Amino acid sequence: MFLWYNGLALEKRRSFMIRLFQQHSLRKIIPYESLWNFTTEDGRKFKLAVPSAWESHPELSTYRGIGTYDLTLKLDTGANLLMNFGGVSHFAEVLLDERSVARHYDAHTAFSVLVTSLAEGEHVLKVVADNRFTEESTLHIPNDYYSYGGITRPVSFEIVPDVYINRVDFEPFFDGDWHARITVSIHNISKASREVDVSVTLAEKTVTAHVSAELGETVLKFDEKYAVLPWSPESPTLYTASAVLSDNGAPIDDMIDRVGFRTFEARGKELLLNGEPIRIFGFNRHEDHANVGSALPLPLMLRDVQLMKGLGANAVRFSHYPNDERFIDLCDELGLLVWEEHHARGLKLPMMQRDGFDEQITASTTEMVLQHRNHPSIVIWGVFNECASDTEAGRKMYEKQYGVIKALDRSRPTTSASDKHYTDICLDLPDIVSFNIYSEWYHATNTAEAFAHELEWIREKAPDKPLILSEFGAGAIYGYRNPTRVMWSEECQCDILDSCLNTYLGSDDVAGVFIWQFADCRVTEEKWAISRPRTYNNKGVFDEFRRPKLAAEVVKKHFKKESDKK
Ligand code: ADA
Repeated sequence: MFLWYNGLALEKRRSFMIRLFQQHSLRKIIPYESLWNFTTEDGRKFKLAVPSAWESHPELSTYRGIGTYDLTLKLDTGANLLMNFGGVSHFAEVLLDERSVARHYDAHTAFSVLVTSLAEGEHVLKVVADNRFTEESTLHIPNDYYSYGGITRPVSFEIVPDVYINRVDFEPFFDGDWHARITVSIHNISKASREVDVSVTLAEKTVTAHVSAELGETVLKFDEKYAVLPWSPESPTLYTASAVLSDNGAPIDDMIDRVGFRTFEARGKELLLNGEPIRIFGFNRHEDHANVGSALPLPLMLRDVQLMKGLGANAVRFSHYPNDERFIDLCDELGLLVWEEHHARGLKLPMMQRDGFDEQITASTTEMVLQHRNHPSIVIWGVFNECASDTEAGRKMYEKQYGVIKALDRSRPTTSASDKHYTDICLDLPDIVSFNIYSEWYHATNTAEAFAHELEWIREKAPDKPLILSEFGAGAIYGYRNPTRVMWSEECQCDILDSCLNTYLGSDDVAGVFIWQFADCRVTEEKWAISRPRTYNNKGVFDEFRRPKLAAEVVKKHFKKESDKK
């Protein structure tokens, strides 16, 4: 059976992958056009690459509005069409033949829509994306990063049978041997229950279960021991987990994931990886690059990981939203520990009390954990960067989101990066306490003295939890050198980072550090341009093109020294 686009046979099209590996060897994956039709609110028409941020187009580099993509599908037989969207920024509506089939809010988590019994013939797919700041948008606000527009992450189109594998969840644990709890969810959209078999192959071991799949969802659980090697940043050993669904002995669907066996815990003031104390050190990173905005293609994602590891980092914090799953696949494969957080930055209490906020932030948390919890590189879940953790009303929201995470995944510690110095009332809630401290940049304070003083207060509130310095740093304009070492010079950034890294990595009370930030990132002109030269946050150790500033060598010196302590 062929699916045709615009009259051309599919094999002439590339299939963009949502992951770094094929997720199916049985299920039909439908390649799609590299360039889609795109129309702005005022009727201007373009051809845009999918995935991409529409700001990549020279005439749309500051476009904030609504845009409509369209593509024509032609089916030569009826089919169930499953459409998966890695990320649409940041309100999305999907229409098929002018019928609305899905809506999703937030650019930073994926969503899927199943259209069953699609008839043979031509079908018009439309995706409407809206990156405006509106009353309904409570997470995307004018901010110290840019909210791009468009289908910014890959899309995949699949044909699924009436009974198919909806998801496979994997949770490793160690009791002297490595085990994994594997959950396979199958969906039956036919009109009768079906007798099916599900097998899971992992690390050369296959387990099988027979089940009578009723209408809707059926969940199968496996709990098995495996002869495997552990995953770590130094030795990121991955295994392919392959689930196959068979009907009367004939395989009809499958799902493939890549997993790793590791444990990560907060115990006392220490972080433990596979039972061994570990200090994590690295960078905060925005999904942002000079020419492609938030829609980095794989080679640019790969370069970022290589640059971070090249400076000796063993960790990265996804500031301040869930990332493209291909980047997490890179962290799994090349070995970087990840702090991933839901989408929230710098929200004051009134902003957190807006209509729709609780629903949108809970969706961001839920989708982040459900979509990314199989990744071994993710070791910490974060919530609410610099939000209202100094208020009782805010505390209730922190408590709820930590609860949402723990209900979905008890295997990873939680934290929240706070800037509520001496006033935070939520330090009892997370497993790890984290603070953003900008000594010598925003505050003309001596870093060592300021930290010693604040550490006393933190330890009164959280005497027995790991402490992470989740942000510290200084601005520097790439290429601005000044022997006076004045602010915004690269020399000044070197001095402040050297001082902060000496203090924080020199303290036995610090379990981890994340420099703010890996690379300069574009910010929203509205409300932020006046304090951000070039409408960029210039605290990157690299600029937006990944050109290293002088501070890169300072960071490398400290991180390599940290790595050699092992
Ligand atoms: C805060 C915030 C970051 C960034 C930083 C800065 O700590 O969490 O997103 O805005 O300040 O550069 O001032």
